[in-house]
Amino acid sequence: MFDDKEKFKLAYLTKISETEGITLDEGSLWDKYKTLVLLLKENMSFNRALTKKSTMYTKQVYYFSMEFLIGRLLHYYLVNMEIEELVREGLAELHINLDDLLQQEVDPGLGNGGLGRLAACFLDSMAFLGISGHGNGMRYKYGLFEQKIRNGFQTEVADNWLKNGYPWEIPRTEKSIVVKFKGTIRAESVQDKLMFYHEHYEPVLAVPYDIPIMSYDNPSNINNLRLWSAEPVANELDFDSFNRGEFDQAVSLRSEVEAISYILYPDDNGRSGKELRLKQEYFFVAAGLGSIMRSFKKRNISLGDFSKWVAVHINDTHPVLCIPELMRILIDEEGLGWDQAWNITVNTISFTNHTIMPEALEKWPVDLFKNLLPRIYMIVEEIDRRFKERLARRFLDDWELIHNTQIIKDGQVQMANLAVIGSSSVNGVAALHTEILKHQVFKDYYRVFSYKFNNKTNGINHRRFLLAANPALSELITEAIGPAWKKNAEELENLLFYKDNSSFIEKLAKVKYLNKCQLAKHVKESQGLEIDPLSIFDVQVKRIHAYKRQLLNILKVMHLYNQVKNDPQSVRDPQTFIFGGKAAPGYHYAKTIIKLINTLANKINKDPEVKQKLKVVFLENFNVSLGELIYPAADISEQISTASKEASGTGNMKFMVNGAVTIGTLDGANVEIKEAVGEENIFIFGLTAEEVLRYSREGGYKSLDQYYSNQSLRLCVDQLVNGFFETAGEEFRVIFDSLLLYNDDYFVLKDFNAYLEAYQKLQDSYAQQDIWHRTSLVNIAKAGIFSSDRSIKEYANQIWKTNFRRFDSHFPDKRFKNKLGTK
Ligand code: 26Q
Repeated sequence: MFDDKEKFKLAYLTKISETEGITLDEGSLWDKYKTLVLLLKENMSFNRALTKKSTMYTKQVYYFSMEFLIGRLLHYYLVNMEIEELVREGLAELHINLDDLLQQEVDPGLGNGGLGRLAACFLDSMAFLGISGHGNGMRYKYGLFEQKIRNGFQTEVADNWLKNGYPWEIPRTEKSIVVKFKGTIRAESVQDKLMFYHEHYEPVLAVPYDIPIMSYDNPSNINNLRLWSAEPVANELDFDSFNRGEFDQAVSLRSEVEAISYILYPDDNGRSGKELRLKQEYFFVAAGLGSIMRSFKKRNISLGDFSKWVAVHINDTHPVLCIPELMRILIDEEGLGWDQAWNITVNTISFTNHTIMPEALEKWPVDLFKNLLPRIYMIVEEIDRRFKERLARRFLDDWELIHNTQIIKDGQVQMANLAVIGSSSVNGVAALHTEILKHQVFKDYYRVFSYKFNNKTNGINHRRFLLAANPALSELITEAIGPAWKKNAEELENLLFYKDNSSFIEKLAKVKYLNKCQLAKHVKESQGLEIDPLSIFDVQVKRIHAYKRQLLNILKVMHLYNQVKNDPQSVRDPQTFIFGGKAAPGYHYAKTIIKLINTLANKINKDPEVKQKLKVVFLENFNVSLGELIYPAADISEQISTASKEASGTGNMKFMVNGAVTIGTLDGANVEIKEAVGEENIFIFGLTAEEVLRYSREGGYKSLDQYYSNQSLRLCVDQLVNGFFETAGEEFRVIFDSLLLYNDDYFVLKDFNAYLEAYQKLQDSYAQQDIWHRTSLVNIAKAGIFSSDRSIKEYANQIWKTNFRRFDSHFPDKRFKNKLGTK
C-alpha cells in the first residue's frame, strides 16, 4: 500500500489537513489516530470496490451473527499489510509514537464471548482464503458493559463505544431497508393465487454501517462486515403528533424504535425471553436478507438458482428467522410457490449450534411471536404443519418422535427445531459436541435427517492471537522455520525439529518470561498489584459460569493456601493464579464467584506467610484486547468445565498456540487438543462426558459423600461459610448450598481430587524446566489444526460449496523445509 516511508508521510500529512482541517501540531492524539485509520480505510474502500466487481459471479457467503467481537483493527491491519515498521518509523519522524495512536482505538464489545469472537475469526479466515464471505450483524449503540471491580464486586458501566465516532465504519444510509413489525395480514385471492398483504405495521428503518475486513497477504481482497442500526423511518420526530401537542408520544416513538439497536443482551448461554430480543433478531435478519436480495438482483441470475450463488450461515439460533423471512421474500415479494421457495431456502441456509445447555435453547411464547411478526408466524406454522405431515407418513405412529420434533409446542416456538428443519446442514463445534447433538439434544432429528449432521471443530485466527499478539514468539518461530506458518498454520509442526535443541528451548523460555513481565507491568499499572514473572502463571480467563467451574479452581487455590499455612515447604514454586471474565449482570451466582475470587485474593495477597508463594489476581474487564496480552504470558491454561457442557471452547486454542500447557477435562475441543499433542503433553483429569451424562440420566451422585470422605476438601468447602473469610458473613452461602444442599450440579466435588492430582503432576513437570518448555513447544507445534483457516476451508468445501481463490495456504514453503532438511 505504501512503498516507502516518504510516500507514507506525505499521504499522512495531506490526509490530516484534508479531513481535520488542521496541521499536525494542532491535532490531538485522537485526530492523529483517526487520520491513520482514514488513510488505510480509503485504500481499503477502493479495493473493496474492485473485489466486489471481480467477485460478481462468485458464490457469496453471508455469516449472520448477533455478535461480532472483532477486537481492535488498526494494529492488526498494519501487521496484515506488513507495514507496521514503515508506519512506525514514518510517524516517529513526525514526532508521533505509533503505540500512543494504537491506544486510542476502542475495542468494540459487540459480543459476549466465544460465539462472537468465533464469528470474527471466521471473517478473517474468509478474507485470507479469498472467499467472498461477509458478516451481517447488529450495530449496538452500547456493547457489552465494561466491568469494574468495586470492593470485590462486579459493577457494570455502560460501554459507550461510539461516543467519539468509530472511524472504521462507513454509513450507507442510501442502502437502508424498511423492516415491518406488528400489524395485520390480509389474504386475498389474485388471479387464483393467494396473496398476503401486511397492513398497519410499524415500520423501522435499518441503516447499514460497513466495516472493511482484510486479512494477511491478501490486502486487495476486502470483504465486508455490515452492521445494522435502527432508526425511525422518517428519521425525524413524528411531526404530526408533535404539532398536535403530543410531544411525549412523538419522542417515545423515536426511542422505542432506537431501542432495537440500543444494547447487546449481556447473557451468554443464558435466556432472556424478552420481546426486545426477538425484535432485534428479526430486525437484523430482515435487513440483511433484504440487502442480499437487492444485490442479488443486480447480478441478473435467475431466482431459481439463488442457492447456487448465495449461502447464508446462521450462528446459533439467534438469526434463525432467516428461514421464514427468506420464505416470505420468495413467496410474497417474488411470487414463487411454496415448494420452490422451500427448496431454495433449505439449500441456502446452514446452521451451527454452540451449546447444549438447555437454558440457552431459544423458545418464544406463541402470542408474543404472533403479535410481533404476524406474517412470519403464519409461515412458521405452515412449515411446522407440512413437516409433521411428511413425518407422519414416514414414521407412522411414532408419536413421541412426531411430538419431539414439532416447532410449535407447549405454546412456544422452538427456534432450534426450526433451524434443523429449515437448513441443509447442522453442525456442532467440536467432535464430542457433535456426537452429543446427534445422540442427545437432536436425537430425534438425527433419525429423520442424519445426512444434515456434521462436525466442524472450531478454530482461532492464529494471525491475531500469535502473529500480532505475540511478536517475540512469532519472530522466534519465523527464525526457526521460516514465515510459511503465517499462511499455513500447520507448518508450525516443523518446530518439532527443535524439540531437543536446548538453545532454542532456552530462547522459548526467555520469550515467555518477557511476555510475563509485560503482563505483570499491566497488573501493576492497572491495579497496583505486584506479581512475580518468575512465578508460574496459572490462568483461567473466560465468561463466569457455573459449568465452567471457576469454583473448582478457587477450591484448589484454597487447598494450596491451607497446605502452605501448615507446611510452607509443601509448595515448591511460587504461583500466581490469574482469573478474568465477566458475569451476566443478572446472574447472581456468577457474580458471587467473582466476589469470592477477590475475597480470596485479598486474604492471600496480604498474608505475609504465603505471599511469597501464592498470589491471586482478578483481571478487570476481560475482553479481546486484554486477551491479547494474557494468552502470550500464560504458563498454564485452565480448561476445566464439567465434561459435556463446553461445546468447544476457543480460549483453549489461543493459549495453546502461545505455548501454554492445558490442564483440563475431556470436554469440547480439549479432546482434540489431547489427540494432537499426545497425553504426555496435556494434563487431563475428571469425569468423562459419558459418565456425567449417565449420572444426569440415572442419578447416583451424592455430593455429600465426597464432602464427608475427603477431609481437606471438607475444610475448603466449610471455609466458604465458617468465618475463614473474615469480611464475608453469609455472602458465600449460595455457593456452599449449591455444592451440598443442591447436590453439586456440575460435579465440582466429584472432580476435586482428580484435579489436584493432575495439578501436582503439572507442577512436577514445571519444576523440570527443560521438560516443561519442550511440552510448551509441542503445544505450539501442534496448534496448526486449530487455526480458523482450517475450519473455514471445511465450511467452504463441505457446507457452503464455494471456492476459495487462494491456494498457497495448502502448500508448505519448500525453501524452509529444505533448509531444515526435515522433509
Ligand atoms: C440467547 C437468547 C437471549 C439472550 C442471549 C442469548 C445468548 C447469547 C449468547 C445465548 C448464547 C450466547 C453465546 C454462546 C456462546 O458463546 N457459546 C460458545 O460458543 C463458542 C464458539 O463455538 C464455543 O467455543 C463455546 O464452547 C460456547 O460456550
